[in-house]
Amino acid sequence: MLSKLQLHGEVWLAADIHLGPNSPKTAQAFYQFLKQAQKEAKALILCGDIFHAWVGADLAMDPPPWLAHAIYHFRDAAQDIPIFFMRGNRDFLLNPRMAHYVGAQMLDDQVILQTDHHRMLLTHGDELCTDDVSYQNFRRRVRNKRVQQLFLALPLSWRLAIAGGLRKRSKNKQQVMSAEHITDVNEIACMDLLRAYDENILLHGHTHRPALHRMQDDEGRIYSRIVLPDWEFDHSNPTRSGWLALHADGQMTLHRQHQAPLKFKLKKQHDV
Ligand SMILES: [Mn+2]
Repeated sequence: MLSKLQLHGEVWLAADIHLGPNSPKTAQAFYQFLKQAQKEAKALILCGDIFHAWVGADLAMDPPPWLAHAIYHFRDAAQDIPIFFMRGNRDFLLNPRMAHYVGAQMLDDQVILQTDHHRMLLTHGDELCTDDVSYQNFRRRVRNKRVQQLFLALPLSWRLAIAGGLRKRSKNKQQVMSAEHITDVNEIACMDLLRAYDENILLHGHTHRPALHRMQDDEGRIYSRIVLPDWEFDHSNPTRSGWLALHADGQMTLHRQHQAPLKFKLKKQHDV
């Protein structure tokens, strides 16, 4: 069974902000969005890769300036609306203690979101990129509890160096994090996941390919897949950002920068 997050009123969701020392403009844009969410939404869910890398909660105890800003803005927004964190492939070491420290709540890696008019399965999405076999092997290793304990026992400076090295290596291989360098999710894996929990709407980030997809399985059942955009204002032209708003009347709006908002309504669970 997946845990269920029950919320009322307008809910906003975003992902892949990749906050870190090298993206001050992205951070600035995101903090403006946080302010807007604070005023207009009843809750905010961040579906992973909130941070470009996360090496352990002790970094927050004596935070570098970029992280001090992030902590300040999260705490400020969390005074007005509940904020939920989900782990991504870059910040998979985020823990409930860190979330609590900034006023947020940590979610499981896969969660059922239930609002007044919406029900969907939320995940960061990297586990669904099953065509990337080497990444899935890497993921299994770093998601191993023992491996994580060993890593977290290292001095902070070592952990930062290791994370920097990993990033550089993936950068050499992938250049920047544009969508064409990230393996897309496998649609069969998406439908298998939805079927396993008897759901029909999936929401994920990770792939940097914001869209609304319709999927159909062998038995003719219809599923929907909503993909959140990433945030990038420092290393990309045009810039990228956006979020999904779940309105209290059952409609949804997918906001993508430089594009008209995509407003739609999906049929409720089991009435397809
Ligand atoms: Mn990701």
